[in-house]
Order: sequence, then structure tokens, then C-alpha cells
Amino acid sequence: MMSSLDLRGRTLDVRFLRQALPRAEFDVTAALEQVRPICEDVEHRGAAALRELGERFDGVRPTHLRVPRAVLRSALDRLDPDLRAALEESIRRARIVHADQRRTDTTTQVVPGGTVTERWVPVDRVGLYVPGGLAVYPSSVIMNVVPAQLAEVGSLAVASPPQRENVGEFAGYPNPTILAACALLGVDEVYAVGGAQAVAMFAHGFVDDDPQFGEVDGEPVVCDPVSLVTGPGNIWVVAAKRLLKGLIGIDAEAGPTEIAILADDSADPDHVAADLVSQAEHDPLAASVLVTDSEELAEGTLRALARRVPATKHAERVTEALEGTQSRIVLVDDLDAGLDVVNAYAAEHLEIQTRDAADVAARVRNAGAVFVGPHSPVSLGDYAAGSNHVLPTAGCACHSSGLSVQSFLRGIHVVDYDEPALREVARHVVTLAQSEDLPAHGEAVTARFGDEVPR
Ligand code: HSO
Ligand code: ZN
Repeated sequence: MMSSLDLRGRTLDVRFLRQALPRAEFDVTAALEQVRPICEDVEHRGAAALRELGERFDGVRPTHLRVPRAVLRSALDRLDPDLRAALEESIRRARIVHADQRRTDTTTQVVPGGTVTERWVPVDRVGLYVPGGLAVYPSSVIMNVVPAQLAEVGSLAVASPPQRENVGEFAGYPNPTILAACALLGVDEVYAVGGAQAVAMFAHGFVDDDPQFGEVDGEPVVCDPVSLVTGPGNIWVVAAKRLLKGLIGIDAEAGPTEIAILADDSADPDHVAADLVSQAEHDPLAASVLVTDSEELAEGTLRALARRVPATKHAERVTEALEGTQSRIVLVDDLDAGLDVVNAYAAEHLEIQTRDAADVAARVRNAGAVFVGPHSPVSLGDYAAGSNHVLPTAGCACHSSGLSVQSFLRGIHVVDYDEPALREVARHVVTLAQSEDLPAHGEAVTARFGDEVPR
């Protein structure tokens, strides 16, 4: 089961902690060279390459690369009513939270007659990736689409891999529940494209000129390039995003999922175990980390894991994840030390199961999302808390945020000075320009005052 790391009595500086708390092997750099030819192929051969790559990597040759509206509608019609109700509730809550993230422009009067406005402008067009290999997550459709829609992006497209097991009208298309979630959200531009090739498709766009498949819903299949690609994916998706970054914007890299739990002896060991198992079921590379100052809780959690793991559906995957070097029970002297550990680790998800959990949570500086107290498990956030579940992993929470409305906006500085306001500051601009040996910068100001420096 999980092995322990005893940090009691140690000095916990960040450098030591970063190497003591190992993470999953997820070598994006090595994958970069493998995805490069795929991305180039899509760039140069467009639709033909996308069809071939679908056959090679997803085991199914998509016919129409774009999913027809009738197929999206049919997926929604056939959706199980309970699942539909759950997706609707998840959407409703996500909309409540994300609506509050919308930004208003701020205008600052720097001097009389001189203002700087920060104007929030949505991205023109975005591509949202929804995985569909080992993981088929309709909930991720919601987590990508809701903030993009609330940011009022100009247009959005979803891509998800075609599923080998689909039959009938869904053959060659993504998972029907993913299609149904798109339909529920009013998304009608959906592509049956997965992996690195989906990111390349979004970055370069394509026109399908195949005489047989180049038309859907009575219109030619044309995917315009996007400005931003978001959403989680496997290592190939992450590598393609890193490779094409610059041409497109990307969200934080999302690798194998992580849960860290900071707990004291007030926590229920069975709940702690259940939560560790919950994220371990995503991936053999998932990380489950318990940080505690209570030996009793650590032992109780191990006993609960011994009961839960064999009984859980994905026991094999869970065992691999919990026994991997990326998962640990970390023993610390006290909660202060525990906070040092979790702040250095910067988990994607961090649960605080301690006394005065809200106060402890307020001291967390690095985490993708924090779950406070005994009734806020990560699974709640995965589906129906209203928060977003596309979060930074691999320590990226030190510098990046999860997906939000903000991810789909850009702040444009609008500078508006009148003549007296420019006059007042002109000599300082000239001085600074001269100090940087850029006199033409100063001259661009003095030109407005008869080539004199106004005094
Ligand atoms: N925990 C995953 C998201 C997810 N969980 C989707 C269930 N479905 C990464 O935050
Ligand atoms: Zn999850």
C-alpha cells in the first residue's frame, strides 16, 4: 500500500521539500519530438491527415470530421434522464460561480486629462479539448465550455477523439455522452479529432475538401484556426500544446491528477482513505498524498485503504497509483510543518481536514483548488460544487490558476492622454529615453511641442 515519508524533526525548506516529495513521471519533453511530425502533418495535409491519424491512434477512421447537428441532438435525446439532470445541475452551479468571475473594465485617472483603462476583451475563438481515451469525462465539457461562454468568446469549438466502440449513427464520432453535454450547453461545433492532432487542428484550422465527407449540415467543413486551446489531455495533448504555444495560447498544463490531504487527528480516516482512492482511480500515475501530524490518523487511513482498495472497481489502477513513488503518507511534527509541505508541493487539489479548517485553508498559498473541512471532498468539486476542475498539476499551481472566465479574457490597456497631460510628463519621458539611448522615443513626444522639451 502507500509508503510513508517521515519528515518529523527535519528542517523543511522548499528546496528540500521539492526533491523529497516526488511527482509522477510525466516526461513532456520526450513527447515533444514525437508529436512534432503529427502537428506538421496536420498543418500541411489538413483533413486527410486528421482522418489517417484518427485511424492510427483512435482505431477508427472518422468519416465526417465535424459532428452533424442531428447526431448531437440525437445524443441528447437518448441521454439517460438521471444523467441529464445531474449534468444540468452541474452546469447550473458552474454558471453561478463563473458568472461572478466576469470582469468589469477599470479606468484609472492618472492625472487630470490622462487615463489608463484596462479593458477586458474575450478571445475571438477558442478550441476546447475533451479527452476520450481511458478517460471519458462529460463533466470536462462543462468545465471548459461554461467559463468560455460566460467570457463571451466570439466562437468556440470542441474536439474529442472518435470512439472505436460507437455504433449506428454515432460511429466515427466522440463518446455520445460528451456529444450530449455539448448539445445541452448549446455547442454545435464539435470535431471527432483527438490527441496531439486535435491541438494542431485548432492551431492551424483546416478545410475538408474530400468530395465524400467535406460537407456537413449542408455546409462545407471548415475549421477556422483558434487563438486559445484549453482543456486536459494525455501526454501527447500536453506536448502538442507546449509545442504550439505561441501560435496559440494555452491554459495551465494538466497532467496526471493529484490530491493532497492535510489532516490532523480530528479527521475521519475512512473519509481520508476514500478521497485518496477517488483521485487514484483516474490514472496509474495519479498522485495521492496525505500530510499529517497524527500517527494514529496515518495508521487508521492505511487500515481503511486496506478495506477500500480491493473493493473498489478500478482496484488495479488505484493500487498502482497508491503504490507509485508519486503517492506518500507524509508525517510532520505539526500543522505548521504540514502547511510548509503542502505549500511546497502545490497540489492540483488540496483538502484540509483539520480542526479550524477554514483558518488553516486561509494559510494555503499554493494549490489549484482547496477543499475545506469534512464535507468538501474533491469529487464534489469534480462535478457539482460550481468550481472548475481543470486545474494546474505538477506543481504549476505555484504560478498558474485553474480554468476560469479570466482564462478566456485579455486585458487591453487603453491609454488616453490630452495635450496638457502629455506636456506635464514630457520631460520625464525624454530623460528616460535618453538614458536608454533611444532619443527617437523622446522626439516622438517633443515633436508635438514644436521639437522643444516642454518645461
Ligand atoms: N479530478 C479530475 C477531473 C474529473 N474527475 C473529471 C472526474 N471527472 C481532474 O481535476
Ligand atoms: Zn476526479
